[in-house]
Amino acid sequence: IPPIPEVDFSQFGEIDMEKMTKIKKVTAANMSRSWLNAPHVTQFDDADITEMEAFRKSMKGEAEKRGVKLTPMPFLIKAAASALVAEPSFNVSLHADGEHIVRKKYVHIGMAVDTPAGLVVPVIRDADKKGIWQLAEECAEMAAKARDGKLMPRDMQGGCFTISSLGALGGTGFTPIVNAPEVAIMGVSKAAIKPVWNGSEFEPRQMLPLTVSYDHRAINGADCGRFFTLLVAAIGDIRRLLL
Ligand code: CAO
Repeated sequence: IPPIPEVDFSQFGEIDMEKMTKIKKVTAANMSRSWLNAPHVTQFDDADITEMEAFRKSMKGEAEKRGVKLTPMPFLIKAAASALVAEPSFNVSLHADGEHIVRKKYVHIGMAVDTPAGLVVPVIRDADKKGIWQLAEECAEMAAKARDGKLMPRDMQGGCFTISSLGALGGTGFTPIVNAPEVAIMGVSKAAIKPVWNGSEFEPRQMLPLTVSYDHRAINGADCGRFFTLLVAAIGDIRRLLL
């Protein structure tokens, strides 16, 4: 690949030089590696989170008693884990030998966390086997460790699928880069009330814009269609997470 030429920016105006943190350098290398190796496709959908949000808000008092902040994230992790179990074509990695697909029997979900030192992705283990309270506690614990620079290498290893949420910040959608050797990642944008046709009239519903990017070497569009439909259905009706 032709390198981007070195430019002396000081000829155009005042500049500052800042040393990149180790995390920023590792992220830059990982992003380039994923972007260049994995042919990406991104699919878009909106999940109706009206009921999920009503439930989440109704649990606020209980969450406070438990000392946990209940955000949408643990619900999204649980829904992604259940979709990975139901659609195992997503829970794979390509073997480096180019001859095999590695099918995983475990469901570990990575959560992108923005920190002053850069982007890190701690992993919540066995998310399919954990309840919402436990996932909420682990999310908060991992995010705090990430921001305090206390994550150990093992905390960031072994992910099957990553969730990158910019929902608290804004935006209507983005196309995340797969966190290889994982083969898929979900991008979460800011929920908004939208008019949704219910068959006879428009109803105000709280809609969450989601994207799933996947490595088209490992996953086909039809696999993603099935996986994403399951995921959106589970978020739309969290009772499905009991099934
Ligand atoms: N739509 C609307 N509001 C949302 C939302 C969404 N999709 N997701 C979260 N929110 C709300 C939360 O409910 C919370 O509101 P209240 O304080 O009123 O309850 C508020 O936004 C803040 O949430 P949070 O950020 O504290 O918690 P979280 O569980 O949603 O996210 C974490 C945790 C660690 C993912 C997040 O803090 C973070 O670091 N996000 C950035 C990730 C990132 O950089 N991704 C890009 C990677 S690629 O460059």
